[in-house]
Amino acid sequence: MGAENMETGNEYGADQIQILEGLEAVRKRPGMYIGSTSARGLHHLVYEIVDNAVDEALAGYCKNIYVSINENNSITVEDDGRGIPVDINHKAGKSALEVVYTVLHAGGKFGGGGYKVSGGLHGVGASVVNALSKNLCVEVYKEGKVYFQSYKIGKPDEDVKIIGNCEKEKHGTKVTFLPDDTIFEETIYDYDTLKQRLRETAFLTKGLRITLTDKRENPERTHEFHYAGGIKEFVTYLNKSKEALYQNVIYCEGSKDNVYVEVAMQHNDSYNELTLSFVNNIITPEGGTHLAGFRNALTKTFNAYARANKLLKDTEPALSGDDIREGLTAVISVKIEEPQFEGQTKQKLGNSEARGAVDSIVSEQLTYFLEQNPTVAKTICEKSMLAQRAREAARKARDLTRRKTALEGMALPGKLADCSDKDPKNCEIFIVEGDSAGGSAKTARSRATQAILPLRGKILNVEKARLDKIYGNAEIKAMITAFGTGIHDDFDITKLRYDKIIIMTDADVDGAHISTLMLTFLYRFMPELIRQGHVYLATPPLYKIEKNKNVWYAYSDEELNKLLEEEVGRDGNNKIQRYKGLGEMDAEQLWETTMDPERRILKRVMIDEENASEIDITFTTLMGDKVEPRREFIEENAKYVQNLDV
Ligand code: 28F
Repeated sequence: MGAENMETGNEYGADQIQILEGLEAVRKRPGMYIGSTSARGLHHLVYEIVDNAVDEALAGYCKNIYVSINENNSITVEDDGRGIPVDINHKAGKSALEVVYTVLHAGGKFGGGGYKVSGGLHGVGASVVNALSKNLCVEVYKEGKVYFQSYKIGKPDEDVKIIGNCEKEKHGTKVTFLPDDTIFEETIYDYDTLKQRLRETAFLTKGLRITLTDKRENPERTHEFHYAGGIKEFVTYLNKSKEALYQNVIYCEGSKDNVYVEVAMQHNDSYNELTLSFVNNIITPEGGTHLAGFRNALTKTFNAYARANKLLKDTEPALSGDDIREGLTAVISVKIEEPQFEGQTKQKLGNSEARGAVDSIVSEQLTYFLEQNPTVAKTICEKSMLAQRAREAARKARDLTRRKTALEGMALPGKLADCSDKDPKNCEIFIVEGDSAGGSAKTARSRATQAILPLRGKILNVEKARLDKIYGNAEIKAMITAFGTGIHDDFDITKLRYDKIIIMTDADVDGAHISTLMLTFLYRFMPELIRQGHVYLATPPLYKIEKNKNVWYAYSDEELNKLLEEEVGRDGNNKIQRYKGLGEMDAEQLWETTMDPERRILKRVMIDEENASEIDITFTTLMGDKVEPRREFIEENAKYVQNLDV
């Protein structure tokens, strides 16, 4: 291999410089290549490598992928595909393996004919991971030989070499990398984050087996994901804590205009839609043409069926898309050679051929399914018609409030103690559980900028109610009018009356439940408020410590211990009070500990858009009817909710 390099001496020099510049660019602006250098970027390194192995699976050559988190937080990914080619790439004058691992954007360009199908955040691949790793090594198993190369921050230690033999039948690629701790703010891998993403990848690539192992734990923790049914099983999984309306998961599959389309769907008895769309295994949180094609096909096909079968009379209005999608769980997955992403965050599919392909494949196969399964078809149509009636009732109720508002000016809820400042940028609203805590908060607040809305007891669980009932609920109406934005299609963020919406509840189980109900409501009705960072949780203290007229507050058990250890000292003069609720604090204490912008702790609520499936599962599991999944969920997540139970 050395000789080859010599022959192409000149070009090699130029190439080498380009490569080093490429790697330097990645290290200088890592965010451009992997999104961020936070925990999210750290985990993206794994997805980049796994995606290369998934491509090999999609090409039909790899059946297993093994991912392990090693003791030192390095990652090993191994597949049983053909193994990255190791022969000399004549244009570059070096092993193809080295090219893949050192040349920026090497991925698809070399395969010819769109080898690269899946892709990470930016589809940039192995060289980026290499550039951002303290060290990385690759082994390729082919024809009884083990090929090897290692790198430090992207630069090869030596040429690719043979380091030993393996069984003749063995083939594949194994990569181990240690993320560079001078680049990443966080270098500790989270097992559950990888678990969720790898499970999703396995759903999207039917038949592929992905094994995840955590070697930092003793005994090792491990999960295996293998779904023969692919996205059909994905839908079953998403519906696991809901009641399905019928047994079958409806499945459509086909190719048109070079777009490979797969759709799986099933209705449940809830009132929410959960549709996840993917392009080349990457989630598209903002949808795009593939989603539009699906929605169009669904609305058209169900209306045609309902009319043709006299379920919907000629005199009745057509079912809307929203009506048909009430309680629908669906996964749309398309594979396309050159995806074009649009929109501000480049998360929206733009290819117009995807719209047509999904529309025609779903229309044709869904029509056939409905004809073959009249009972299922009738169940869905009836549910849609109920949704239609509830929507109509809700619209009337809403129009009524609108007209009232127009007549009476700002009809703010009676219980609201509004602030005097009229510039929303300066204002915040505290949503407080219970009248008594609401009373203290009203006394404590800074009147100019802080508004208080006390809510009586538990608010309506929106997971279990239809729109008309939700509009009829006084607590919900109070919040909607106070915020000023409207909901769903009417939502207008420019009308938001407060920059911060702060949920303030007791630090106990009931308080946590009320926060969850509140967040469920906000997530389902005004998700944009959360996305744009307007929603917060207040953090009241758990303990008050007094000693010789000095006062300290502790917001957790750890903090209490630390304070006692380091500042207060553990002795008989300490008076430690455990707060059971907001009501136990007088107005001044509430102000000092929880409301004063100078001293309080606020937690901003965020939505991880890449994790849409898990968010939905969390809400439906916590708020839904099924007890068993909820118990399991709480047990699995015990470490996160522990301090709520004391
Ligand atoms: C642990 C991560 O990266 N697996 C991969 C292959 C297989 C081929 C390939 C990869 C050819 C020249 C670009 C083999 N034989 N796992 C992996 N397995 N890349 S990455 O080819 C890459 C192109 O440069 C492969 C025949 N064709 C392709």
